[in-house]
Amino acid sequence: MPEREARPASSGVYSGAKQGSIERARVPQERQGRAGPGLHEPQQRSGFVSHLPTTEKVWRLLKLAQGRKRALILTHDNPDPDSLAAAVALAYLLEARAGVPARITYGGIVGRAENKAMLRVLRLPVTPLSRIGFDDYDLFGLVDTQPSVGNHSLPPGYGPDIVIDHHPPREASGRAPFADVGRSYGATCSILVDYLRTARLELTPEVATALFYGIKSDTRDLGRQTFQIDIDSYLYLFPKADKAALAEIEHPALPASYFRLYEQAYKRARVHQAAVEVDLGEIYSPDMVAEIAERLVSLEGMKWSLAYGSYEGQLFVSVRTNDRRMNAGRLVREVCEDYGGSSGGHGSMAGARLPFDGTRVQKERLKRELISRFLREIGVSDLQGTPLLSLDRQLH
Ligand SMILES: [Mn+2]
Repeated sequence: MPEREARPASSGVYSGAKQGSIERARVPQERQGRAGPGLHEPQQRSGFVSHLPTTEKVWRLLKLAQGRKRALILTHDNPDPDSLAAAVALAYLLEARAGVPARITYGGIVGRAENKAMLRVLRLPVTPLSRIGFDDYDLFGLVDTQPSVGNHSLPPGYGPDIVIDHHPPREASGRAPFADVGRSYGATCSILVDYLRTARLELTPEVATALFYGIKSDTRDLGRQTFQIDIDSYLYLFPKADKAALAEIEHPALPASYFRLYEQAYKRARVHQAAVEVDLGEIYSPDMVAEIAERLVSLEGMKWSLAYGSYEGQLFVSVRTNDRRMNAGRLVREVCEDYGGSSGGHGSMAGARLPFDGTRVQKERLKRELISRFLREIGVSDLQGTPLLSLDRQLH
């Protein structure tokens, strides 16, 4: 079960400078997404480095890596472009500056057409987990996720050495010798761009394009939870990115199953006041729930969207909100942890997966419960809802 928020430990090396107090460590939700770079939350475990200057971070990272034989870097399961590109960049840095050969792997599948195209077009050196023997490695990294989040495939017993993530910090991450975690970045890729620039490492067009797409997609074209460092990184990468490759990634050939899923989504979506919700049934790829949730929140008058579908015995849930006062990450955590799920996310976007087995009746009950919990939490009273396709032209 995921932990809630990072809480400073009662002892340890305190290096959060003057900002520090237990109260300040929990940044109020309203401030998320507005704080500029440099505002870091105080951390007390010795592994946390987010308060340090980048030169110091890079030095510590390379020092930690030097002398190790082989590094394994894991994205979160069913990785998105931010996670994949951040892993590629970390591998690149470790190989070039610490002389440690690095391999990248992920659990789950890469199913979304854009993400598959990214791997193929840029020939990113990424290996599925089934072909990895963990004992062959002596340095482990996690990117775009954290050890206690539960959405990655690093087996218990293998503590990560390196954790780099832009999601809200979890206390357990500080047990890693190097944990750069915090909220002042719109994408994990921006953290890595900062490292690569500091290390004065020239980027190949492939690495630059991957990072560029990672930032672009995670911040929705710099329009969502974006900080100055994301804009700076984006501008730095833009001239280096391969534009033809980028076009191929952003506009890939799509399988027929994609259109079937959209048809299903539009037919099944129901509108409950300012929330739209859809049961996608069986999905061909877990990362499609996020794409559908993202699409549906664009419906006029909507503040919330929720999409869910099952894949190999798990229920994947994705939530979006365009109301800046709301926090999708917290909502999903509160709802889903009661069902033994793991969740991640932040202000405007969040996702979770829950165990999803038992009889058909039990599964239907779980889905119904989940929806009514969700609607109640966001203050919607219309539990019945109206099918999207039979809505009047004028909403409300
Ligand atoms: Mn990310």
